[in-house]
Amino acid sequence: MFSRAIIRPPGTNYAEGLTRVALGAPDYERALQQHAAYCEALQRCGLKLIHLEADERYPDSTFVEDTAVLIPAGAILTRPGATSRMGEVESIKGTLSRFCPRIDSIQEPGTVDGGDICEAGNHFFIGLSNRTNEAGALQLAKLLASYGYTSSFVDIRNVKDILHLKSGLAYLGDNRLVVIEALAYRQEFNGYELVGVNVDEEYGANCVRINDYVLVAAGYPVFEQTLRGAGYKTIALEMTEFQKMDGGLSCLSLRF
Ligand code: CIR
Repeated sequence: MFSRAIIRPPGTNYAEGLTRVALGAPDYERALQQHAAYCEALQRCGLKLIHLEADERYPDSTFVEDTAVLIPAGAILTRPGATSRMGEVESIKGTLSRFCPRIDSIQEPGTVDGGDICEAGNHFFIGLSNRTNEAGALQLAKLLASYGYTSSFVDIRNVKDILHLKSGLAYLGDNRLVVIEALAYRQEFNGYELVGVNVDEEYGANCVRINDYVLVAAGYPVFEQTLRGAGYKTIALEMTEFQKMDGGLSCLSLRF
């Protein structure tokens, strides 16, 4: 169960952030509206929100998930793989220190983006990507082990079209993983029940289970129907302005 989420709205220079996708520039007003709807959905899931101010020093800072890995007993501050995002960690640290009894940090030369870390109960999948390097993954695995969690690495450096592991993987609870086709046959996921996502609905894979609901991006009807058929209550959210900047549902909040 989660009880809180940290969120930060995009700033006016949001469109200056990083993106690899050619979907056009995001509309700032619409991004704010979509962010507000996302926050309402988190509240509907029962979460209390911790609102951070927009931070224009970092155009990508609305994607708060990339700055930390949270577990019930503490937090691990990441060291984002994109140089322009490294400074985002400092302000999250102040907020997390109010809630977390123990705080560790990934150290140079390690880099980790929170979007590469998929918690699945007592196990963590750690994506090796263009943002999360081996040194960072090893440090994180060690820190997680010190809390009693196991972890395994999933190399996505050759998987086209996904920025982070969680762009193509989500944990629903109940030993169930949502996976895109390109990851479906990885041996790392043996022993889990897999929920597949059609190739033309891949963006939908970055869904988030929060208490009694699964938040999903709007516009992926086959996938949403699959979740409903499996007994999940879904809340569909417009994400177009975040998709333009390579971001998904999970990256807009840090849940704990
Ligand atoms: C970036 O490239 O870092 C941002 N524009 C998007 C980050 C999305 N984060 C995530 O999926 N966890």
